[in-house]
Order: sequence, then structure tokens, then C-alpha cells
Amino acid sequence: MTQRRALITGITGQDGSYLAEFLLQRGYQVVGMARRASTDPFERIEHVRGLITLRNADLLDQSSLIHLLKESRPHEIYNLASQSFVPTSWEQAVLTAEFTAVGVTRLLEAIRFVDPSIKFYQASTSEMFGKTHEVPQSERTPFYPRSPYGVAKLYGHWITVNYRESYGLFACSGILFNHESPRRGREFVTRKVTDGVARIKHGMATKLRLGNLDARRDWGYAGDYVEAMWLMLQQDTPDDYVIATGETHSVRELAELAFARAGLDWRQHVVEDQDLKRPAEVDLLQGDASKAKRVLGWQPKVGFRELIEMMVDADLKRYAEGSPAAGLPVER
Ligand code: NAP
Ligand code: F7E
Repeated sequence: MTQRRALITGITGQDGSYLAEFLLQRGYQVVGMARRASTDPFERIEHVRGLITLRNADLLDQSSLIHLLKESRPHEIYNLASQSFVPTSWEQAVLTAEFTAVGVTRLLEAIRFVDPSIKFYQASTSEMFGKTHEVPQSERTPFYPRSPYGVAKLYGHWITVNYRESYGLFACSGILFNHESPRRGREFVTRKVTDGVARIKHGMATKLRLGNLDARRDWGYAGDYVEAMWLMLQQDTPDDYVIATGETHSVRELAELAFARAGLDWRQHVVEDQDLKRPAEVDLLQGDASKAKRVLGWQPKVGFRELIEMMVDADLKRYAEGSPAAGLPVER
């Protein structure tokens, strides 16, 4: 049997690193697409770097994508690359649309041009639900995005559905709710909190500034969610699936739990900062993943408490070991 080949865009990101590990364990040949940078962005994939092939291409550059597909000839493509931080999408709205929205069309066009039998996974998001009045949210819930990021992702979702219906491509859209890990970027709230807890515990800071403490999210573990991406591409027919834990927690609960893990009282350290609040907020997300459970046989394994404690422990360890990356500034 021929060895399966997978191409991952966004290989240097959180999900890219977990998906690369997952596919390597299943015997895949993994090609990772990275954009050229003057500094080394490969910290998250250092441990598998010798086992994968890295190629330069950019979602902004159509011919680089066509060339990459011709050269690597993947059976499956996982499109994880995007500008993924919601606040940046207000500051760089047009660039976000270029990467996160039109970038998906560029990749789908490259598939059509090079090999329409390639199976395609699009990283869609619960941010597409935005201002929703239905709880929990499923594949049937109407979309109402609340940021340029959410709007761009909604385009990516619909163009994936459209290319499936127009050209018969095996194209799936995974509507994933927030998923986190010790490899999460430090600007996202879970990691910002667990990193902040570790700094405070190690005497490097006393306060942690946060925005909206009342926002509620359905937070799962990234390691569990990459399995769902793969399962979608192993079905007989392409479809779209919500991936979530079904539980929702507030940022306040997250802070309470994370500080308590380190023996600290969150109320003595957290400062609510109006400047960190968003122009338009997504107040409450809670997913209904019953379709994925029924059709894919997918189940989340790591619960909220276990996830946050895993992240706090990893950050405490990092600072205790004096890891150089531990000292990087937090952006927000
Ligand atoms: P992440 O850590 O921010 O990684 C994003 C990746 O995209 C990085 O590898 C980045 O490369 C790459 N990228 C950005 N612009 C690019 C471009 N123009 N060309 C090529 N690569 C580019 O994101 P993540 O948390 O792993 O999420 C993976 C995907 O799932 C994203 O599309 C995100 O929007 C989506 N998503 C995430 C969640 C979540 O909770 N994590 C939930 C739903 C959907 P550099 O290293 O060069 O910056
Ligand atoms: O914010 C609130 C903030 O930045 C979560 C991305 O992966 O998941 C992520 O998007 C909530 C929001 O994630 C701070 O207002 C309070 O309500 O961790 P976040 P996000 O915006 O939900 C989705 C599914 C994606 O697709 C995205 O790519 O936390 N919050 N205080 C804060 N958020 C941040 N970042 N920083 C704060 O200080």
C-alpha cells in the first residue's frame, strides 16, 4: 500500500504541531507548509522536525501553492494557516481577509488545478456563531460573526462548502470550538492566564491585566481536536462537523482555577482592564458535538479542569527550568 501523504498549512502553530505528531504516529509522510521568516518559528515542532518535510509557501501567493502541491502530491490537505488572533483582526482587517478568507480559495483553486482527488480540511471556528441566541450551537445554528476574523472564517467555511457542491471536491469544514494546550500562543486568554500565574508564582510579576471576565467559552484540549480533523477526511462522504466539549466556563472561572492550582488567590492579582475589551464581543459559546460523536465516533478526552491544570503545571515548570522562551513578552 502507498504511504499516505499529508500537507499541513500552519504547521508552526499550535494545531499544526499536534496534527503532525498524530499523522506521523499513523504512518503518514508529513509535509509542512511554512511562510519564510527571518527568525526561527519552529519551536513547537522542534521535536518532529527531522521526521517531516518543511516547504516554503504562502496563502497570499497563488503560484507558491500550486507549485507546492505539484511538488508534494498530498492525498490530504489540512488548511490550518490563518491570522487567528481575534483582536488583531480589527487592527489588520484587510490582511486578515487575505489570509483567512481568500487564502482558502487560493488553496482550493490549487487543488482543482493540480489534483481534484486531494481531500481537504478547512479549519473553521465557533467564532462564526458570534452573537448567537441558540445554546448550544450545532451545525444547524445560524451564523452571526462579531469580528473581521469571524467574518473571514465564514467566507472560508462557505467557499469550502461551495467547492464541494460545485466541483465535487472532498472538502470538509470542521467548526471547532476553542481548544488550548501548553503550546497555545501566549496572547490567547487561557495561556495568558496560565503564563501569568507562573510569572506571579516565580516573583516576576504581581498583577495580570485581563479584559472581559464574563465571556464564556467551550474550551477543549488541542490534542483531542486534531483527531477529529483526521476522522473527517477518513469518511466515505465529505461533510461539516461541530467539535466541542459541550461545557461552557467564564474567563473568571478560568482565572480562579488557574491561580488556585498554584496556591494563589486570583482576586489579589487580576486587574480588569477596559482597554482589553473588544469592540464587539462573543458572549457565550457552548457546542453540541453530537453529530461528530455519532458519525465520526469522536469524543473529547481531556476536561476543563485537567486542561487548565496541565497548562499551569507546564508554565510553572518552564519558568522553574529558566527556559529562554519563558521570558518572552506577553502581547496583550
Ligand atoms: P496558530 O497557533 O495561530 O497558528 C496559525 C498558523 O498559521 C501559524 O503556523 C502561522 O505561521 C500560519 N500562517 C499565518 N498566516 C500565514 C500565511 N499567510 N501563509 C502561511 N501560513 C500562515 O493557530 P491554531 O490555534 O493552531 O489554529 C489553527 C487553525 O484553526 C487556524 O486557522 C485558526 O484560525 C483555527 N481555529 C483555531 C481554534 C483554536 O481554538 N485554536 C478554534 C477554531 C479554529 P507563522 O508561524 O508564520 O505565524
Ligand atoms: O479570547 C476574553 C475575550 O483570545 C477568549 C482563537 O483561537 O478561539 C480563539 O478566539 C475570550 C474572549 O480566544 C482577555 O474577550 C478576557 O471573549 O482566548 P481568546 P477567542 O477570541 O475566543 C476561536 C475558536 C478561534 O477560532 C480563534 O482563532 O476571553 N478575554 N480577557 C481575553 N482574551 C484575551 N485574548 N486576552 C485577555 O486579556
